[in-house]
Amino acid sequence: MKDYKNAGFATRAIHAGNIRKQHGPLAMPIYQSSTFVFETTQQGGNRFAGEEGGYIYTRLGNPTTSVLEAKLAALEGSQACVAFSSGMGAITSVLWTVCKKGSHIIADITLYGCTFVYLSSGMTKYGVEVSFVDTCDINAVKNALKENTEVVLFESPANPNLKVIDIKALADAAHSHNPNIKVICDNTFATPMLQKPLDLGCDIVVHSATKYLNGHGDVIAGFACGNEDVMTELRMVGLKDMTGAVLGPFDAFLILRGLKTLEIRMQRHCENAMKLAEYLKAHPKVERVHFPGLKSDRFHEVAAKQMNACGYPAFGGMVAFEVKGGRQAGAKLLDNMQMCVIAVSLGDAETLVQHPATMTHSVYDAASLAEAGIAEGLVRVSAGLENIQDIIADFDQSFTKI
Ligand code: 3LM
Repeated sequence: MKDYKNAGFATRAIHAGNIRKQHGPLAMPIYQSSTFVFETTQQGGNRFAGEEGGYIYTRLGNPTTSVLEAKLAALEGSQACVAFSSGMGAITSVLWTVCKKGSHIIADITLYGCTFVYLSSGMTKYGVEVSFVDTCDINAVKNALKENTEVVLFESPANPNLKVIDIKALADAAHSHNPNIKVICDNTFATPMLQKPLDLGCDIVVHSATKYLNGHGDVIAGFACGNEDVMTELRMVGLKDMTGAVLGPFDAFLILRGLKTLEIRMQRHCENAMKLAEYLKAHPKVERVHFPGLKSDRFHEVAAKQMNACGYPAFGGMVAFEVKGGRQAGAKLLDNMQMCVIAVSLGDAETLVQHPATMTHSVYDAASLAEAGIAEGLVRVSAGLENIQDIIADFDQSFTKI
């Protein structure tokens, strides 16, 4: 197999990891098989004992999924990758693997709602302690670090308000306290095209591949990327025994197909989001815009410094904003959209709008929303791939109704 280490991002997304063993198909076939036949009892035993390579059972590995995992590792620049049936499957499998009773986790306060609830009421049930901190504040992180801190977990840009964490500063602070701490970045919003958390000092990257990586709104999936030893443990313990959250081969095929256009899709998402953010910023009915691409955004500098894996600063396809008149005005704006659709999720061809306080982040109570910097009236937009003039025209006509 050719090594695409020095190739460009799109080239890696298209070619890295491909295997064309039988008949030379251009697209990786779907190995829709739960189990794999052993030639002899000896061979089966050897595979179980790890003394011989080869597939056993799809929960442990599958040829279609393996190609996808190799490709993701090539994109994130990691030694290895494990695919999961959802982003939550990836996050829960990672934390079940690296934590034990008595472990301490530092997590940013601004997280996707289900990640927040998993940490705040899920893990804590099993004797894992969680401190929620604003990880933008490195001193607050330093004060929260303990002897038993096992994990530092954050999203950047964060869901839903596009808060940007200085990844290198955070990873350095955690590792100088204890080099064994696993610094985990949820890279869903940025994708490896824009941001490479492992190069910035993180140990593990997690993804909801449901979003940009697949990009077509038809798959739920997740990934974790990191060193070989950690990923092997994650596969053989977290995935195999603890969550069983395995990705199906057909979904792996769909993501392989989606990844072929990741670079050009992201270029368009970024371009559309930037223009939409500029439009919103200038709109008299808008109170505040959150988008790290705007020079006026408080995270612009740090975002430009770390969201440039593609060779130039690029700020992603997500925009959040507050309408004057708060929650009710925001709801009216959403209800009057004609082309953009009201839906959670992100990274699809269609422009999606949603209201975090009652949807993706409805598990946060009012106090936690305030602490996380999520305004009650915040509207989140996933800028799609439509022509920008049509996206803006839709917002324009809807603004006239409020
Ligand atoms: C959403 N987010 O609309 P899955 N990490 C991040 C995420 O945004 C998400 C996950 C992990 C949304 C989903 S809300 C019901 C829809 C940063 C998901 C979890 O398990 O693949 O959904 O990923 O913000």
